[in-house]
Amino acid sequence: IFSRYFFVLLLTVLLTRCSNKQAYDYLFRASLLVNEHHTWSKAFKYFAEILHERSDGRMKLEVYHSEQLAKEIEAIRLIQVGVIDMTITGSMLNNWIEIAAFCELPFLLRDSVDMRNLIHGPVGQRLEAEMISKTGLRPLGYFQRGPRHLTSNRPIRHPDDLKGLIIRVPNVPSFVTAWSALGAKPTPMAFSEVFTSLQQGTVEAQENPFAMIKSAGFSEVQKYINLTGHVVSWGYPVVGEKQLQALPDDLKEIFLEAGRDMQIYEHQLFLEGEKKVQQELKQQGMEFIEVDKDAFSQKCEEAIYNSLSPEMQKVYHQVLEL
Ligand code: CS2
Repeated sequence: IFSRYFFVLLLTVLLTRCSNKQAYDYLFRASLLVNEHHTWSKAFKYFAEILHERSDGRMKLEVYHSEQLAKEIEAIRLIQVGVIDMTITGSMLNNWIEIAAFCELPFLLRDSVDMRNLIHGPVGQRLEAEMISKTGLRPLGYFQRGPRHLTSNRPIRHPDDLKGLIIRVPNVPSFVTAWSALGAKPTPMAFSEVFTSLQQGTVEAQENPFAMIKSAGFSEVQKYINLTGHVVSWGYPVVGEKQLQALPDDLKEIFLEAGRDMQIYEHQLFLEGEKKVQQELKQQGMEFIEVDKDAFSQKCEEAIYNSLSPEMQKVYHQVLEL
């Protein structure tokens, strides 16, 4: 507890010192887990530009990528205490609110149509409302990303091939449940530690969408992309609700509108990149492996369902009916 308090204090002091000469009225800081090459970083850069432009320089946003400011889970806490202001998150919020599990529940959604139905339907609305009221984070829209696939150094075609495989997962309960049920050994870890851990062999595999496999350079340490497509997911660019409410009305409006435009921009970047990125990964020597998807989903579905509270089991059925 002491070290966390000390860390927050130190960061506050450092951040205020770095911004002495103020040419703006409001400064925001965003901590992202992806590096500067990823579409999410590019979208935030665009957001920073339009925010600055449309407010005549009254609002400024500094974007820190690659978790250099904080790991995702810490970034959420730092926003809640007002040290920083923005990040991109989703299922990680499952550590605060149960319903956030639906952002990345393995084998629940089939494609981006299912995804949009969830986001824009009652479950998505409840999710966004609880994000604001229970975690103090306001979503500004949602960012697209492709389905998550498993990367490894031996081909995995069937859950039987997973036996004992040490796989890094984000710090999200449903991932641990799913990969344990599948026979692997899931190890929760922050994203910024994954490359080195793969390189050093402390973990043998990881799972993420194509664009993230590419931007993080995992082709240097992983040979196979096993096309598990086990999670159709998205991310929410968020701002601290308190930070947003502290803005005068005119700036608040500019901020929220810029957020909507950032979403449009990100979706374009995602669509443009999705095919290209697969080609690039192949050129870098990664081999794509077809998997028995049904065998995967059948082996972990029950464990995932049973790990949900009775109330969330109701939401699960609600999602299936969408
Ligand atoms: C990322 C995250 O850490 C990772 O592997 O793909 O975006 C992950 O999806 C998040 O923790 C969700 O909040």
